[in-house]
Amino acid sequence: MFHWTGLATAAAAALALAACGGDGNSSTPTAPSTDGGVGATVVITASGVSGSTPRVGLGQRIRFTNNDSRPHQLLSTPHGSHTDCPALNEIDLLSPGQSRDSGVLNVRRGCGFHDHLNPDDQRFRGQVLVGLSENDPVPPDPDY
Ligand SMILES: [Cu+2]
Repeated sequence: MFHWTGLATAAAAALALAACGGDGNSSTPTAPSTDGGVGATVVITASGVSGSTPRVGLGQRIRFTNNDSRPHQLLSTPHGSHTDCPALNEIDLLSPGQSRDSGVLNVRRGCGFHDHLNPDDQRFRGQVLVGLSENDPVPPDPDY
């Protein structure tokens, strides 16, 4: 005779074991996988971005708000491939009045951004300082 309750218990035990796998309680300094929320907001107006070196913690997101009367498209550097920090590409096209958050920024580095609709306009570019404190050296300018 089949014992469903026994089977369920075995399955639960297997799941619990799987959940405990990996590196256990080691203190590897990897980025947190949890969502740390929005660490900073950059406002875009006709005259440019409100801050070109916003700072967020590891595991946080950055929010861009378009207060200009025309659209702006916020993407990662470099212009063309947009591959430096793919999480920034989640902001993408912002209509006037629109706000959007990046994906979770999990790498300690400078994450360059630019307005893909105005790629050569220096007022609409900068880099997000991810997981870097005031005491850390400012990373070199990204390849815009
Ligand atoms: Cu671009």
